[in-house]
Amino acid sequence: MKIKRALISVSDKTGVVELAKVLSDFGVEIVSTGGTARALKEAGIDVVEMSDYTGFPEMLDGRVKTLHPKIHGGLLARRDNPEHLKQAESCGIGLIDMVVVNLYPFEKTVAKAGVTEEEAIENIDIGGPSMLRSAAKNHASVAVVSRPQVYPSIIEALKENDGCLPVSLLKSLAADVFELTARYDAAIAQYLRGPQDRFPGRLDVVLSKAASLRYGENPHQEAGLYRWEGSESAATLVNAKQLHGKELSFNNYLDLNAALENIRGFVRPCACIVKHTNPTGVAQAKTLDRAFHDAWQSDPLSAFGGIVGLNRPVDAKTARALLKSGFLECILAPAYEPAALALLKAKKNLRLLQMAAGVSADPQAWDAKRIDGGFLVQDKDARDAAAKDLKVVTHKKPTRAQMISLLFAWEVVKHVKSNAIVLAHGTATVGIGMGETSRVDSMFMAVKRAGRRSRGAVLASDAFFPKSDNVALAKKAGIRAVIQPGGSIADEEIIRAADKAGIAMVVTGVRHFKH
Ligand code: 93A
Repeated sequence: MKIKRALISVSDKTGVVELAKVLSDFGVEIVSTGGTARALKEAGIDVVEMSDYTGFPEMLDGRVKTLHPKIHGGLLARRDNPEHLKQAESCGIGLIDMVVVNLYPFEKTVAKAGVTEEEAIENIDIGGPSMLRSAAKNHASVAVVSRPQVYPSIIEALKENDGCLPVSLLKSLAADVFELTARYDAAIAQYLRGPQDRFPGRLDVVLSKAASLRYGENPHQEAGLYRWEGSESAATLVNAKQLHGKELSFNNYLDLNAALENIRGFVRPCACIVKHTNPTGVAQAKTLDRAFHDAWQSDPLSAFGGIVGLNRPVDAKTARALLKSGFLECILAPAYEPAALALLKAKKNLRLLQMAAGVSADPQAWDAKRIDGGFLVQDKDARDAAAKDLKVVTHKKPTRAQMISLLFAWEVVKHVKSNAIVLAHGTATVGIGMGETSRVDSMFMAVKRAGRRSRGAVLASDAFFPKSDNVALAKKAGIRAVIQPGGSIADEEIIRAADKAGIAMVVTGVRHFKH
């Protein structure tokens, strides 16, 4: 299909000049709205202003720019219907063969802190979706381009076909539109309903392929990486930059994600080593190299071949510590100093990942798990232990240093598969027990891994102790203080046992199961 006239009206001007140049070179007439027309003219491209085209000024602060029969008639007229063409002609309506539109950024606007309702409402795009939908309905004759990501492939197709677009492309471009506008409207509805409706009747999530993976969890499983279209932010893992090393595997992504979740909770320099989505060690310290050293020492046996997450730019000292530790699969950090990068690049296969926007909070506040035939969706477990929730229930109070250590262990335990037990000294783990079907077995594992270091340590448990047997084990291991949610029917017996053992116990009233 030959493109003779294109309408371009975009909020996100990324790549639009390049696309318009190619169209213009093929002799396409370009009609544009205010800001877009300005951007194109500045780049030396010939443009017809929307108001000149419709004979109507853009009005009402831009609320009415393109809502005009000359636009919608030009998009909706059937090219194979002589009556349509006659009517259009008699009303002075010219045909429009291509629409390039992206919408007012409603979702980004309402995600901003302190956004006013007026600002949100003004970011509801009416004219844009209308044009997209008109063009998509008439996709037999109109090409509709609704996001900058596809510009390169459109340019390629135009060049390959001498300014025409293959009809086979038009249907899939139209399908993109209806997915996009459905999601756009759902976001508006959700905003208007207010924050109480976190999980509405429909969840419109559009996923686009970000990469093919060599295989899944195992070599006989095919796999791909998909980017959720709400996650364009540079702060998301799918958008992290790989600076060096072999291609990332399916399991690498899973473990990198776990490492990221772990380090996100800490403000001071922090390191976390992950194996099979569980931390083998986590530590916070004055310097990053110290934090890494302590995290590694938590369980050097398990850490072998691990994935490391760091919440500070990697310096040369940390790079040397990382290299000395032995075999590592991947490192994730907000940045790498040049000397550190040079050192780390000496390891051919070591994958180095950079989170372009640091390791700040996940912009998506929810979490989904796949089950047969559907998904379970929930809020992320982002709850921190607030001082007011904490209650010392034993005669013995934790010392100030123990309290700091308990809160550290409590943050770590959130990211360990249940049943989870974390032992810590200061702000470094010394033993982690995870994923066992009984809490007693998790305790055994944590104590075994800590060895002699369990003596004098503090302990965090992701859920309450069902019985006092764990207190007996804690006593035997030399644990001094415990943090746990509380709320078991055996609480009284457990607290009595802790008192008898001289263990200080803090309850949080909050549970951190992780499956
Ligand atoms: O306010 S609108 O809903 N009314 C319209 O008639 C209209 N036409 C295009 N918004 C409208 N647009 C939107 O303007 C487009 O979807 C695009 O996002 C934006 C481009 O404006 P400008 O070219 O002035 O930057």
